[in-house]
Amino acid sequence: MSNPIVSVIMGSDSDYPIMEAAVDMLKEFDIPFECTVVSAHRTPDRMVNFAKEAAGRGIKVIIAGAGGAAHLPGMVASLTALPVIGVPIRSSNSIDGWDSVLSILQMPNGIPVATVALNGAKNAGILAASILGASDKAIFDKVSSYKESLKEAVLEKAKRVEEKNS
Ligand code: RP5
Repeated sequence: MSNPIVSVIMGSDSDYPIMEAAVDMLKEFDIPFECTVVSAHRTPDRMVNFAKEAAGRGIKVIIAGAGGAAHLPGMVASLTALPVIGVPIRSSNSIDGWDSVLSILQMPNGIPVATVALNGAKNAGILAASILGASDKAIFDKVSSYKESLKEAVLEKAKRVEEKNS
């Protein structure tokens, strides 16, 4: 995709089935993105280069997913002033998901990572759009419409449940 403004990275291709939900939301909002594998532990030099060069390449938000000893989002956040959204993934090396959540969530003061729920890649895509939407009216309007559609869907569900019990 030309001129991506969001970068979706993950520690392994085994994370992709979860991370695809972030990609899907970026597509829905017509936000140009890139998507690749960057491993904090297996390709540390690639991670450092990626994080240091991302802003200069025009990236505005980074979504980083990892599981188990999930150091990728925090390490990337330590290397760039760009906002980093972390997606904890329950992966093959994760005990129960808490390890992934806490590895990404419990960052030290000074290096924040906006951590979404376990396997919450969909929300990561929406949050990235919201961050961009603060300074881009077209994206803001798309996120607003999306949230409006959620409201309408819930009201429809309420109607169906109420009809069953009337
Ligand atoms: C983490 O290890 C990755 O983010 C992935 O969640 C997990 C397992 O990786 P693979 O062994 O499947 O490559 O670094």
